[in-house]
Amino acid sequence: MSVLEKINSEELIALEDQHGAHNYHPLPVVLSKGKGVYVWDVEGKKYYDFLSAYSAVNQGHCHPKIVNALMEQAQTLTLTSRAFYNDKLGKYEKFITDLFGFDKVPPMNTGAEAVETALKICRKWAYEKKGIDEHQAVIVVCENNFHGRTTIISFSNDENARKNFGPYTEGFIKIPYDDIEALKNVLENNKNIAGFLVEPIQGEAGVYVPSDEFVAKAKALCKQNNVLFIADEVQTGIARTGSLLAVCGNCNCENNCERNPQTYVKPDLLILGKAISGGVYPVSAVLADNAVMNVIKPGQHGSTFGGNPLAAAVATAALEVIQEENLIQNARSLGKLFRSELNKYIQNSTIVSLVRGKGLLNAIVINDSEDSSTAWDICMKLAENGLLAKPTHGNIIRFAPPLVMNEEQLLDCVSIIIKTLKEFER
Ligand code: IF1
Repeated sequence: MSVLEKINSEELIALEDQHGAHNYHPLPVVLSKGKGVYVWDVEGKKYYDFLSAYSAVNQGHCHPKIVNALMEQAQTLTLTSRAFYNDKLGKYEKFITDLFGFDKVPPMNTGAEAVETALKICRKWAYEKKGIDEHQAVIVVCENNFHGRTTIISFSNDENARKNFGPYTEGFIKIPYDDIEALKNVLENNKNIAGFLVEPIQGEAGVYVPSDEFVAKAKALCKQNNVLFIADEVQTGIARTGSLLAVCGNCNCENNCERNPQTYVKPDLLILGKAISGGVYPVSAVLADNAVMNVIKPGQHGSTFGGNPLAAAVATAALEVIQEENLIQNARSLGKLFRSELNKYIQNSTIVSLVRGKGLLNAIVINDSEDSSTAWDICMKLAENGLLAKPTHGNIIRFAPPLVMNEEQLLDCVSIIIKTLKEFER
């Protein structure tokens, strides 16, 4: 069979089932086209995308500016390795470090790779600057974290992500999320703590927004104890939560991140991925100032594709779109509208207990047991009704549309969601 031969969704699913590793359980929807907030399946059915490839497509599917940057660079120079310089990387590095307000960036490819990079830099800083004995560095993480699928799963407490993948990497201590006292206790009673790695909002765990002061107090405790504050903004960054970064707090900045000193909590290491490229190409980054980043010397870190000119061109275009199309403000205002409309419905609902989130990263909690299939069944019905979303864990459904959505489209999606939920009311 020629791969160009037109075959239907069922046959395509069968191909993946036979030839692909079974590391996912997707909704039975086979997508073949995307544009803006919409995607289409093989049979031509149109959907609102309410997952945005887990917040990688914040700028909307196949954004013309980003695709054009990809096409132009792809016909010019795609990969040189870092054995040589290339004419796109330095300009991109200046652009992204200026935009986020840091001195330097090691350009990487996936979110997990950026997290691993940040952990390596943190440990090296701990040995060479803080003076911790070699191999003794410990990094604090939070329960129910998600930071990627490499040996990072060593400090996951999701048995499905972790079981039978040992032996596990050592040197991590877990504390409850949003628990300042627990963080204070571990930082003050262990001299080998190098860093605190945290998601400013826990996405995969179910869109848990911590108490308002958590991030600021955590950073202050890290500073007091000479520990690096490491923010994993792979999912929450790039305007998703209604500010350029979730660590910007409840800023009211206009077009770009003015880093309002009243609300912005500057990480010592900032981890970005996903929407840096608008979902067009794998790009990730770790940003830090020289006092931390300069522990990395030539030959001590890197990757084949890290910093390639194609990634540099795509990421520059994707980050420009965030500013040019005011996606920060759009995510902030549409997020408020989304939660307000859903809360009106929830007041009289028997099937939804709450909606939570920030900007356009939201989730609803289904009023059923974690092991029930209700959340899944609701997502299947949402797909039938023209909207794609997927449960995160058990009875929680994440809603994260592209940030280019307009108010009319959002209200249309709200009516689809409520109409669907009503079919499950008891
Ligand atoms: C999958 C989850 C989301 C992330 C944070 C690092 C990474 C991720 C906060 C690693 C990646 C992705 C991975 C993807 C599904 C998705 C996900 F469900 F897995 F947990 F978004 F919540 N830090 N999250 O969210 O980045 O290496 O994937 O580029 O593995 O199925 P990556």
